[in-house]
Amino acid sequence: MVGVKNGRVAAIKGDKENTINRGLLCVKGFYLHKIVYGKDRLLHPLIRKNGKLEKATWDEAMSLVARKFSEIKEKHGADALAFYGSGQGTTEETYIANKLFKGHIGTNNFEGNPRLCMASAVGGYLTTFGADEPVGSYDDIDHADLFLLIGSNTSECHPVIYDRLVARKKKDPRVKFIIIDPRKTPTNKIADIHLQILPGYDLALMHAIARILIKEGYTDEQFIKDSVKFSDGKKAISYDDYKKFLEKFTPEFAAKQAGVSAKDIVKVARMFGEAPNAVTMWTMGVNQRTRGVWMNNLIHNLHLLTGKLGRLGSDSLSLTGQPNACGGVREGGGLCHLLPGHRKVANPKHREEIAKIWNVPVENIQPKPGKHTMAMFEALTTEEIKGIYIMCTNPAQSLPHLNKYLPGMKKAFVVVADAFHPTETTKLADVVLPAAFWSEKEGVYGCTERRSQHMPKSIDPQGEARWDGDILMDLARRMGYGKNFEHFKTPEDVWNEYLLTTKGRDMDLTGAPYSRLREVRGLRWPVPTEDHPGTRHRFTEEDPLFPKEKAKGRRMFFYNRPDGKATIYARPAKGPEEPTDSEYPFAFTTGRVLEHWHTMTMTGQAPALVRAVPKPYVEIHPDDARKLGIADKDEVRITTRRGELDLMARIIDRPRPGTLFVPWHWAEKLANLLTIDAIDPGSKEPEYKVCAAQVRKV
Ligand SMILES: Nc1nc2c(c(=O)[nH]1)N[C@H]1C(S)=C(S)[C@@H](COP(=O)(O)OP(=O)(O)OC[C@H]3O[C@@H](n4cnc5c(=O)[nH]c(N)nc54)[C@H](O)[C@@H]3O)O[C@H]1N2
Ligand SMILES: Nc1nc2c(c(=O)[nH]1)N[C@H]1C(S)=C(S)[C@@H](COP(=O)(O)OP(=O)(O)OC[C@H]3O[C@@H](n4cnc5c(=O)[nH]c(N)nc54)[C@H](O)[C@@H]3O)O[C@H]1N2
Ligand SMILES: [Mo]
Repeated sequence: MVGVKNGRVAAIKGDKENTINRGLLCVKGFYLHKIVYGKDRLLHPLIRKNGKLEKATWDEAMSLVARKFSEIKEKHGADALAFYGSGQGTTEETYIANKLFKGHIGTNNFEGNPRLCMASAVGGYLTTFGADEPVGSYDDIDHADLFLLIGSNTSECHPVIYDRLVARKKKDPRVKFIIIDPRKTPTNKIADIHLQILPGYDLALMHAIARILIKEGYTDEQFIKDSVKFSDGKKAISYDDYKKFLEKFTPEFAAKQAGVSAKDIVKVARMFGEAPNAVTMWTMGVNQRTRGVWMNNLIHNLHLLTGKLGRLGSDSLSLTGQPNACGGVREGGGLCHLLPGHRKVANPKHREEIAKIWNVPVENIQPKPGKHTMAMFEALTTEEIKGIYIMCTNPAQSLPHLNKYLPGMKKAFVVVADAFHPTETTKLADVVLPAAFWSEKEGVYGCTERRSQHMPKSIDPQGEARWDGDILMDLARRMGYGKNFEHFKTPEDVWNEYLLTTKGRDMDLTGAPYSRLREVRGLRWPVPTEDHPGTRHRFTEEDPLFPKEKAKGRRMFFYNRPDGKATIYARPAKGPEEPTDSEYPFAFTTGRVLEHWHTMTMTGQAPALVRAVPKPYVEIHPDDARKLGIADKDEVRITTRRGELDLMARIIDRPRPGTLFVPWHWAEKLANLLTIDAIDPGSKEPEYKVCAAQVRKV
């Protein structure tokens, strides 16, 4: 809740009636009122002249962008243009951009940073359940007997959810927590057992747990019979084939791979099996891997085998990183192969449905997916893509293997809409557009649990800043596509058109117009009518789309598939793309701290947050430090096959010996000079979480 005084945000407090956070805020949220007025807030457009970014009027900036984009399209075709967006923009903003680029300019080179984040989770949900996004919801947290947190530093990255986990344990001390992570993090405070694995080697571990669940009789055979089928990734296999596949994944085998004890693996499997209800939550330790999709599949396997799914207290719940990765990008179709409403560009019927709503000839929408994020930035280096519009994201810091991709951003005509300047990306831009920030605009966000929430506008934008949607429509007008955007007078108008794309889809939001969203604290789809309360568990009887007749008494029916069955996968246990070796003996991993947000363009504006964690560093285990003669606060050099970086050493018993951890927030020390750009073949998500490195005292 935003306190406004004299047209300025004066204070922030949590909303006690909000069913998710129950009035609790995270420390970054508490400082938003400082961030709005931060020292780097961008108040007017900038244009590059003679190599330098100079102040310009909106008219100068927008006519330049429109002229350049039109020229590029005319000379080189629509696919020489691209859009790169964000899971932090509103659904309305992504919808307008999608309509402009895919429907009018005519390119599917349309991506967003969820590719770096949630793509593997999407791949996992699609391949296992035939439909993106979780079955259950946060409500399950309050009823679970066991939590498996894998590759998630929940306490620092989802502190409000973490508080709810702690509350669950306080209420019922029998509730247990299993943590699987190569680091000891503050999340461990509630751990009953921590498997401190080698980064990148947890696939065998998941199979070993599944094997024990079957061998020791923890499976729900009726559920498996009704609602589950098996696959080796290429073809259907039988339950027996799957059991045979699992044979080699003994606790001892998995223990050797993952670098933990076999006894602990057995213990974890039994804890999972014995718990009446279990919730698994994971984030980037699972997704940001070349086997991210497979890891997601293997998590779902455990819930499908035991039937711990689709009932209060059980779910395999992928935690989402950004506030609107689920809403704007996954549901809104903000990736190169998607269209709004969980549709695909490759599907002729889907193209036709969307072309009709967009009022464009269906030929405008290309049937071929555009370039995924890493391919798109590579195409800037080869000059295949010559112009790009970047909105609400800072790729010049957040992409992996930056030495390879930065030159492309220098060559192309780059337009960046951001609320702050300088950022690593605005520094490379030809035109920088000042965007209205949080509290200065209205819109809808869709979070982890399929919930769409309306955010009202509280104050006017600072300086000459404008709403992103407004800027995009200005561009549409200047490029000659104004007609189909004219009826968008407010974000609500945009939302109303977007709702048409959700009607009759599995993510039906027809029952969630602004009039209703303004009154409630969000609604979980499917919510097909205005008198529907929203859905806690999909694919079950409480889901309005549940096909009772077809289901014939089955508890769950995965209705995006004709047979209603979810898939258990026998995926090979592959390790990381770049394993450690004698030359690069350390496993290098990157992540976050509580007080900072990604590239720090925002949290860097709040002095209290900067004071809390002022400087970049690398975490090194005391045993490793002793061997290498490194003391706390020494300057060390980390080298990977892609670059090197000097950082202050923090000697601490957090990373597993043999691993290095770097929070990647600081622009003056770009951790992404070191990371690898190998991608998951299915999700195209980069393996930020594991590569090989050397470290030595400088
Ligand atoms: N404070 C803060 N909170 C945030 C953000 C932020 O920038 N700052 N960003 C938001 C966003 S967009 C996201 S995506 C989330 C990210 O949330 P998290 O994924 O929880 O955060 P990370 O620190 O990136 O990584 C989590 C853990 O993955 C572990 N890990 C590394 N390799 C492996 C592996 O091979 N296997 C397993 N099991 N674990 C491994 C790391 O040790 C690390 O502790 O946070 C969101 N919340
Ligand atoms: N090494 C390493 N790299 C990573 C990761 C990792 O774990 N390790 N994680 C990856 C993940 S999960 C993610 S999600 C990405 C995040 O990477 P980015 O999206 O690049 O990081 P942010 O700092 O969140 O960038 C958001 C930008 O939007 C601006 N902004 C804020 N509000 C608005 C607005 O309303 N309008 C506009 N136009 N701009 C606005 C902010 O000032 C900021 O510059 O990073 C990825 N990169
Ligand atoms: Mo993310």
